[in-house]
Amino acid sequence: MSSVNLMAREVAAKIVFYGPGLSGKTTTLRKVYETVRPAHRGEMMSIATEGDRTLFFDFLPVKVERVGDCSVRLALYTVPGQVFYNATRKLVLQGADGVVFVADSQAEAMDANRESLANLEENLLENGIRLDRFPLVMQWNKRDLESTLSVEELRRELNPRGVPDFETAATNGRGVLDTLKTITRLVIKDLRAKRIVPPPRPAPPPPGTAPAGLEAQLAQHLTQRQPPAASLSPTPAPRTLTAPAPPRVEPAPMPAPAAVVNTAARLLGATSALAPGDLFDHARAAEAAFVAADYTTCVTACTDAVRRAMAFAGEGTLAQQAFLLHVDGADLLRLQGLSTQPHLRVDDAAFSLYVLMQVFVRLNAVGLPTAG
Ligand SMILES: Nc1nc2c(ncn2[C@@H]2O[C@H](COP(=O)(O)OP(=O)(O)OP(=O)(O)O)[C@@H](O)[C@H]2O)c(=O)[nH]1
Ligand SMILES: [Mg+2]
Repeated sequence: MSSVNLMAREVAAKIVFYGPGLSGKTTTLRKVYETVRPAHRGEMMSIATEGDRTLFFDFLPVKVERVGDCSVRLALYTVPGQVFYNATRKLVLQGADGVVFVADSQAEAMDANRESLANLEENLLENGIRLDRFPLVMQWNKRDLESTLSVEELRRELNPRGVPDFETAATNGRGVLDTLKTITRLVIKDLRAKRIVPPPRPAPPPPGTAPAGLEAQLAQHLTQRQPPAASLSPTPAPRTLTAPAPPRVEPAPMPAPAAVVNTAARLLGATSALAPGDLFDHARAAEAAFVAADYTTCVTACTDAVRRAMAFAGEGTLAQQAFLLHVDGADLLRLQGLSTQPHLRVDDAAFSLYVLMQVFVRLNAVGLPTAG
């Protein structure tokens, strides 16, 4: 999902925190959120069950000052660690530029760590990516507890490749930012090696040339919260793509809906924060419908907003627009398929918001819509 604005030397990259259930992925992301200055991060979005287990993903947009002569925008995601959410893990992993593997350092968690690492390797391979060549940092978490294995044991079992590793205690923040800085450097290095990011140039860019970009949008939208739009314009009929019925591979959602909704109510806002001005109300409406547990309206609003957002890429079919923007076509097909489903669930609505966010991030990366 990396993208580069060559003029501004701005790089956008996706980093996924992976690991077994309860290893501390969400806690790590929360700590990043608390530590990074508000001007450098957006709102954190979490969709969790009553017991705070991640149901779909956590998402946090962060702007890193500079790596070399590039400024970097990161989309940080966590996956749900519980074994039966593998389809969601695959989804979140798509387009990742780097992974932080959050291992639970406790001896009794070793089997789960091993299993999760093997699962990461397998899921990446399905996308044609080899873990042993992929930017990866190991986070030995829960080092504050008594019953932890030694770092040597953890390395022997989980890090034979010898990638950078860090001892962390996500609950108090120890080591968390060092981990993030290192994976960011590895990702940039990898993108440079793939020639996606150009090599450093000799002279620093003149001050004041950085575009307003995502950071300014986030600041603006987050300080100007508006009520959701009262009504939605009808969704136009699909133009070119006929979507197959989406695969239903996950088990039925486990959480009490109220818990999901309460968590979402506290934490939603990332989608509208990323929205171009014209689509702010659409994004807010989708978020409001999610919070109200009206998943059908949420999916409809997202589908409508996605179509409008894609139109910023110019005339053409949805497929052409998706190609130009590098938006995942499979995600668009699945979203279109959802709009014809009679019964929509919380994870369908969350997926729709995820696709909408993806489109907004891609628009932002290519500088659309242009001011004026
Ligand atoms: N002592 C200690 N507890 C931690 C640490 N990190 C996380 N925890 C606790 O471990 C539990 C699980 O943490 P989460 O961050 O929700 O775990 P997760 O990896 O997101 O779990 P899933 O969403 O189910 O995959 C919570 O009770 C956290 O407070 C740590 O470094 N030290
Ligand atoms: Mg979690």
